[in-house]
Amino acid sequence: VPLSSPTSVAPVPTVVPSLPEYQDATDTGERTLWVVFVVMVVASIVFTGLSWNVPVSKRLYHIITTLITIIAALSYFAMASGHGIGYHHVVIRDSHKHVPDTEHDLYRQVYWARYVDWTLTTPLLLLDLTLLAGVNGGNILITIIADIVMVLTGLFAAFGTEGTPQKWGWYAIACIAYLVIVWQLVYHGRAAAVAKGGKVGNFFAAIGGFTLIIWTIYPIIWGIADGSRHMNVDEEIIAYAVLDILAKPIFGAWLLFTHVSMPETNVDLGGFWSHGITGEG
Ligand code: RET
Repeated sequence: VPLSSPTSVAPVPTVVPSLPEYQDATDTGERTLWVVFVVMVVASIVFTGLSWNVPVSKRLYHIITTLITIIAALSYFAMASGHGIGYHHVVIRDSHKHVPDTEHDLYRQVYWARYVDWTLTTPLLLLDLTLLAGVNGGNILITIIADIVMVLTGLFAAFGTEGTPQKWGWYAIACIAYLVIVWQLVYHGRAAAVAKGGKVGNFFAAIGGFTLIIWTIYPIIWGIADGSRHMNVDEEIIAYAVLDILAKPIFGAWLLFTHVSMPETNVDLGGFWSHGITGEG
């Protein structure tokens, strides 16, 4: 039968498209972002001040930790002022009993500036911890690369298509990368910290344990907010705000104050840190 045959009948639509839905932050979310921006700026100033009376040879943790809060401040400035935000698109099918199914587009905000922040700051946090423990360079490299893989695959998961292996596949890969980090800290980190002797073993167990608890909440929040959308965008912003303040300024203050009063935490990088890689001077 030719397509133009007058006997052909137009197909009855089984899916009726309806208006798109947007999931955006409100004033509450935006205000929270500004508050965290200010917290990160203040922490950066305080950490810089703390390094003032510390000789350069003992300033490594101060520099790393201040860079962490400066980068977080930049990322929060971007998000609070409306930058670094994209939309994840999902087609939602709504089934009805007596009328044909309807379909609508859902657009949910994804604050990708977070992932830029995490790509830079989580390796620096791990550098703080692995230097504290005295882990060897090879294991530091593995930990940091696994961390970058975790954050970038997490970003791909955030924009992944639902109902295909894309979204959960990336999420699963990110979780495996996270387990590599946990293994590195719990196994190699702890062993190295205990071998360093003195109080370092106990301090590493405490601050490393705190880190693992806080970090493990991130993929849980992600699953509830970005994965299944059981949390709105404001609630997601608030949850990450609390975690970010614990993981960066609180972690940093704890590390720097302890470092100053616990000489065993000093990092010995040979001449590299004080005189440069050639050992001159
Ligand atoms: C994602 C989603 C994919 C699975 C996993 C994740 C883990 C994220 C973590 C983030 C830590 C961030 C920190 C920020 C500092 O302020 C990317 C959420 C495992 C562990 C410490």
